[in-house]
Parts: sequence; structure tokens; C-alpha cells
Amino acid sequence: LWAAAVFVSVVGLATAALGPQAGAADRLVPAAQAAALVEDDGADCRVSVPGGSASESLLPDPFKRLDGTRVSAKSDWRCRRAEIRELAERSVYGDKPGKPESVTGTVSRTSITVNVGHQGRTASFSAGVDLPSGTGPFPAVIVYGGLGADTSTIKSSGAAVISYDPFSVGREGTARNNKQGAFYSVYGSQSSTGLLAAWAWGVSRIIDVVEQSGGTVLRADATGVTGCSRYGKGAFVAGAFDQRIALTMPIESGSGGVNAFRSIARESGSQPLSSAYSEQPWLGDAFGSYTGDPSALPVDTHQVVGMIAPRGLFIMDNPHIDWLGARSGAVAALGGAEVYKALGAGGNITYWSDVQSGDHCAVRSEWRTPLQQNIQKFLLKTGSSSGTFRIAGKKSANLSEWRNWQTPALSDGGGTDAGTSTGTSAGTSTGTSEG
Ligand code: MCU
Repeated sequence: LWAAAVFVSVVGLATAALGPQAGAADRLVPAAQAAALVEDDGADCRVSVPGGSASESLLPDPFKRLDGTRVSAKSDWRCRRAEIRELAERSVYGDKPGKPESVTGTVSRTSITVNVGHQGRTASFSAGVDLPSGTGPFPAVIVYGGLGADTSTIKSSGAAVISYDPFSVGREGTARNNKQGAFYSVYGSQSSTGLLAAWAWGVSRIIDVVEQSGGTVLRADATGVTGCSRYGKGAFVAGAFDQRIALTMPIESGSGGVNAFRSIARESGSQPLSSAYSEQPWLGDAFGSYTGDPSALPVDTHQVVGMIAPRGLFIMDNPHIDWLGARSGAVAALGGAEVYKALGAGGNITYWSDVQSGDHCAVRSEWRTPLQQNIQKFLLKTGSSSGTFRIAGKKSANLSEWRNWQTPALSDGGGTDAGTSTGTSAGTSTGTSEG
């Protein structure tokens, strides 16, 4: 099995962005820190994906590396995350490329323009800007699609709203072999990357432009992302794949969003995997092989939650519409929260489905205070509220039914991270394969 391992060498984007003086220690993300300085701080990790993976009906152990060993230190999470990222790209979302050769654009008080160029192909898109009162530079929340997000609370909390039309980057309603939008103009209409990863790439390019703008209107180190329903799926994936995003807030994201795939398959009434795969090309083309049997997936969305850890995450779910599969959302949040806890950041995740109204994507009074608190803590960096789990009784979930692993007590010191040369012993574990 291990002879068939494929070595993936990822472009050293993080290192390049930090400059030559940056060493591994600079790329570690302390639990208390809201966001990283780079899109992907594990870009230099060596990820070796085995040729086959075992079938698992429960949530895979997020702490178990591809070589069979378990992470033992908080600093190990950086390269374990890189493994999860690679598996999620390959089996769920498709590839999300890093920063293109050229990204230029402008930030004004009313709009952002983005121009990209890569290997002779170019594309442009723009987004709206709506500033709160007061003097900037302001933190900002990128709002996908303008559905369900409480933009008035976002602004009154002191953050700007960036209105992002994801369809300009990846259109809906196209066949999988003829995808359209700025992403596909650059990477090809036959790209196997699904819309969610394409939209996430667009968010990353907006952040690139904000970074390059000099920070007079918007702060690049205080970006949030949100959206409801299909846009909630998008917000979740954007937050997972760009560590510059300090606060991720998916709303009622359903199948293809936060909901654990293995749990969806067992939650009656929730949108089936085959439907989420075929309704729109949201997920990558490769996901088509797993819709009948998610136990073959090498990852599940609790690990995508773990990709966001320890950054701010506020998951909102609606328990009143079975199609939205809120029980599977809770399963993923509870499983992913174990990664937050292991990193010493259990207070950075909130899951909230205990709400009254049944309307899909309604602006809800229950979420107003936690929304303010999350913006204060992760974007304004003034608050210190602790995250909470408020799971609706009718869509309760029991993590112990979904795992056969326990959460390790991770040390603060040097770990057994294959991507760095800390040299700590890996103990007696020999990394035997389960394949
Ligand atoms: C929950 O998000 C989706 C859902 O997956 C679809 O089946 C349905 O058609 O649309 C929802 C949505 O985006 O509503 C706005």
C-alpha cells in the first residue's frame, strides 16, 4: 500500500508570502490567535496519500495521520491539517489553487475590483462594499449572495459588509464539463473543481486585494465570511481553505455544507448526497463516486470544521426543515469541536440550532447576540465571550454514536510533525497501514 503512496508537493505559497526570514515557528498558529497571516500555513507540509483507504462507517479519527500515527502536540496540527486539506480536495471539493501569478485590484468605500492573471488567462470580478459608521479601517464580513445574513447587525457591530456574488466566479446551472465564471475562465471549463471551492478561491482573491490595498479602508487581518443555504455551504468551505479568515459563519448550509456526509446518509428527510451532488456542481466531480456510500470517503466534514480550528466558527442551523439535516450539522460540529478542544480553543466554536422560526434563511433574533459577540471577539478583537453549543432538542446528536476514537491531550511543545524538523521521537508507533 505505501509503495503506491503519491507524494504531493504543494507550492511554497506560505513561505513566499512570509518572506525568507520566516521559519516554521512563525507559521504555528497559537490557539488564542484568531487567524494566520497566510492563506495556507501548511503549504510546505509533505503530504503522502496512500493508494486506497479503508471503509469507515463512523467519523474518521481527525487526529490520526495518513501514516497511522496520531498527532501528539498542538504544533502537529499544522501538517495534519494539510493532510485533511489534500483529502478534502481530492474526494469532496476538488482542487482550490493558490494565489494566481497576478492579482491586482482596487478597494474603495463602495466596491472592490479583482483582476487575476494566470498562465496567459485572465478574469475579473467585483464586489460591493458597505461601511459601518465611524472611522476605518474596518474589519469586514464577506457576505455571499445576500440571503439570510443579518447585515444590519454586522454593520452595527462595527464591521463592513462586502457583498460577494459567487456566481460571478462560478455560475450555477452549467453542466460539469462546461463550468463557467471567473474561476473557470482561468482554470478551464472542464476543471473538476466544484463551485464551492471556486467560490472560496474568489474569496481568497478578494482578501489578496484587500491585503495589497494598504489597509486604509478595510483591514486585511480581520475578515469574516458568511452566507445562508447554498451560500452557507460556500462560506464554510471558504473559511476552511483560507486561514486569513478569522471568523466563519455558515447559516443553514445543509448537505454539501457543514453536515457530516456519513450522518446525512442516515438522517431521514435530509437532502441526500446524490441530490446535493447533482442539483448544482457545488461539490467536486470526484464526489460522484461517494454519493452511494459515504463510508468510503477518506474524510468527513467534522475534519473540515477542524481545518477552521482554532479560528472563530459560528455555525447556525435550522431544525424545523428536515431537508436541511440539522442533526448532521450538529454531528459535524460536535466532532470538529474535539479538534478545537485539543488545540485549547474549545471556546472558539459556537453551534446554534435552538431557534424558533421555521423560515429558511430568516434573520433571527436568537442569533443577534452571538453574532455580535463573535464579531467583537474575532474581528474587532475586543471581546472575549466563549463559544457555546445550543442544539435544538428535535435535532439533537450524540457524538459517542459517531466515533471510536478519543480526543488526545496535545502537548504545547515540539511534536512529531513530519513537515518540520523538530526531531522529537515518534515513540514506538510504526505507522502500520489499515488499508
Ligand atoms: C440548503 O441549501 C440549498 C439546498 O441544498 C438545495 O437543495 C435547495 O434547492 O436550495 C437550498 C438553498 O440554497 O436555498 C436558498
